[in-house]
Amino acid sequence: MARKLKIGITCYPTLGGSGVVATELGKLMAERGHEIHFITHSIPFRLGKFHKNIYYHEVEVNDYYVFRYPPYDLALASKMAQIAKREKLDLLHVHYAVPHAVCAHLAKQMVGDDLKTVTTLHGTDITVLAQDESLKDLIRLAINQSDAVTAVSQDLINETRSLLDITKPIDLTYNFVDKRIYYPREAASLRADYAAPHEKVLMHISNFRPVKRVGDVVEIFEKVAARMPAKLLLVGEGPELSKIQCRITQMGLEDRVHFLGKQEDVAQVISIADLLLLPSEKESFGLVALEAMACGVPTIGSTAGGIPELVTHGETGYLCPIGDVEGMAGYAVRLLSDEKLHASFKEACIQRARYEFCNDKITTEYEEIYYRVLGIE
Ligand code: GMT
Repeated sequence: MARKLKIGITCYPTLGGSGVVATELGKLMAERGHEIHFITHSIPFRLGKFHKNIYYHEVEVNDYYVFRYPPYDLALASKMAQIAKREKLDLLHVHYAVPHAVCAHLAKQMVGDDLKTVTTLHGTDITVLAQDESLKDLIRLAINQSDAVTAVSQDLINETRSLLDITKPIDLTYNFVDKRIYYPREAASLRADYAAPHEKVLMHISNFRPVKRVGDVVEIFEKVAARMPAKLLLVGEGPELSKIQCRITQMGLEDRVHFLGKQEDVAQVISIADLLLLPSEKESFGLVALEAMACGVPTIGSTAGGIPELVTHGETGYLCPIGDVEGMAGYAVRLLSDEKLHASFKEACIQRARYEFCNDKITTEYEEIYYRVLGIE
């Protein structure tokens, strides 16, 4: 049996799918007996209670008067190097290229070549930031200097190659859900708080950034609600939220839309829904669609980025070109008005999440990458 590893993990600890995936992966690796050291500016929000084999190291930034901008990136690189030396880490696994992969590269310079680095690309670090000429060369350097690079969809690999001219191999490692947490939950009484038994429940969960096209969510819902009794539950918060609230009032839909704000127990909340709407402009993977899938909730969404690799059109949901609200509404009505069809999609969702994107499978894939970069058979 291969030896247990000492792994440093850096991610954005307080928000987003990348932080969720990084934290859940760290917890699963710790369950397998590896020693995990989170090196972040605050405790990852999904870390929760005490876990055996998990340590947390806070990055503190010095605010000397000479600094106009406190140098977080340098503090992170120093902390990574310091922890790697003190704890004798085998490798650093960083999630999101900027600044984490750049900091890992710097840390490796300070520690030496025995420290290996693995970078996981999550999406906007490439699809948005790598378009910025002031960051492009830096991101390319960080990727080329990583001992292994993984991306959460084939589409993201393709984008990385074409935007940055990267030729080194990039491993495809899909996101995952923990099947012990994500399964169809009993939600009848919670559902009754928002919808009558004859009403269908549509849901959207996001950080309400422009790329999520929440305006499309509302338009799709308006078209569905004109054809059948339905409610829309909006979960999450972000910059577009107040604009969306005004739009819903203007459209006279306020009695049919509920704002649930940020929610911790996503599996419980998603289980209320009959379907999830994800009409994003950009989406390297779409973790929320996987969370929904595992809870037996099909997705109606766009064909952006990696969504088609996750949602099988006609089996676990329906996909249309970005902005095709008419098409998405049509598919939503089709699925919601045919109980037998909906039941078959639900079952296909549960099976696909359980076998293609389950925690055991993906954790093993990452573990194999760790052993490969360390030259351990
Ligand atoms: O979707 C967001 O805006 C958050 C962002 C993040 O950095 O956490 O999500 C990205 O990473 C997730 C986890 O790999 C993916 O599921 C999301 O699709 C991806 N977001 C985009 O590509 C816009």
